[in-house]
Amino acid sequence: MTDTARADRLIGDILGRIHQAIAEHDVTYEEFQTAKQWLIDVGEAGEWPLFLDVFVEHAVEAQVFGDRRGSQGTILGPYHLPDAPVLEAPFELPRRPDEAGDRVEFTGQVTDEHGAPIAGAELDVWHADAKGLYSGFDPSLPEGILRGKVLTDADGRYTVRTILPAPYTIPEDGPTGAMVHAAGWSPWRPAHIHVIVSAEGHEPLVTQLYIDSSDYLDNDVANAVKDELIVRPRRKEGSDELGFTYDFALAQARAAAPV
Ligand code: MBD
Ligand code: FE
Repeated sequence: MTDTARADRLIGDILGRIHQAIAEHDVTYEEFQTAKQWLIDVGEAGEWPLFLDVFVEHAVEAQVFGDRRGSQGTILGPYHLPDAPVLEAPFELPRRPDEAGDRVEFTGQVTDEHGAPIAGAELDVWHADAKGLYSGFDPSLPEGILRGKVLTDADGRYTVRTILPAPYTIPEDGPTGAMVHAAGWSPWRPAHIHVIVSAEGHEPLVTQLYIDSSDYLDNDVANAVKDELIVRPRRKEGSDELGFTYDFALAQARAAAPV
């Protein structure tokens, strides 16, 4: 199908479904004007990435990766920054000296879809702090904290040390929060750690690990929790640190890269 033909069908279908909803719900001029102003407000507040990743991305992820081999992925979300540094041992994500939150170490192995270890695979890790805030987006946090990349060793093994994040809430003072409030929905996401696992010749795996003790696991505003992604941090013997393991299996790249 040509790009024009696809745009005609897809955009036409989306608009047609909006027209249908207007008819089915007997939408008024007052509601139309409210919606128009709200759309303008979302743009002015810079919340389009937030809105789209929370309310739409899960459907795209399911569509594109529903049949993926290897480990489960989930949505990327709006808070990834691609330029985090590669860490050196002991692989601690940068944090404030007095960083709140339980200390945790997670380890595991990266393999291909048949279980063969992948040395030199990259894990790009980022998460919120113990108040649910992300560095680089909330100005009250130092730049670059709670973000970093680690590489797997010769056996495909990795270690990451950090703190456990808190659940995340959509900012309540912006238009996205106003919409959620207007509809009587919960604005929360469960506590989660984002990871992108990549290695040459393999499909990058964009995923999140969800903390089993967190609230909102079965009521994620972004609809992005999968059972296979829930981890169980437990107190390590003789330590005040928590620990968990998670192994990632990467699917083979679907097709040759374009360049
Ligand atoms: C997040 O932290 C997040 O991970 C997603 C997907 C959307 C909004 C905030
Ligand atoms: Fe997140």
